[in-house]
Amino acid sequence: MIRIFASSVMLLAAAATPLLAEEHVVTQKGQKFTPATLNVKVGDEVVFVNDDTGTHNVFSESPVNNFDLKAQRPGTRTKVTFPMAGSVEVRCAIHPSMHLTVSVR
Ligand SMILES: [Cu+2]
Repeated sequence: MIRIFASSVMLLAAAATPLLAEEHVVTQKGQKFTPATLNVKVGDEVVFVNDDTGTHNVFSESPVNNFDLKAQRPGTRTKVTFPMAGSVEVRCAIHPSMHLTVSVR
């Protein structure tokens, strides 16, 4: 009886724990995203680091993950969660040449 109860509790604990979310880092340096393509899992987080001397404005208009980090000063780190599967095109509003594709699976 006690053994059955214990295993039920363990099953509940396992069900309540989300799949391990991973953290990825994308740097902005020399007005480029590094890496320029990234594969992540649903629920993973990407930390956008501004390693440049000027301000960036990372954003995405992708229906899969629509976000705008607004003005991000040099030295700033900002975390974005990717909750849905699909391809997310990420750009910088200040530097149109900056481009990153995040594939979420
Ligand atoms: Cu920029």
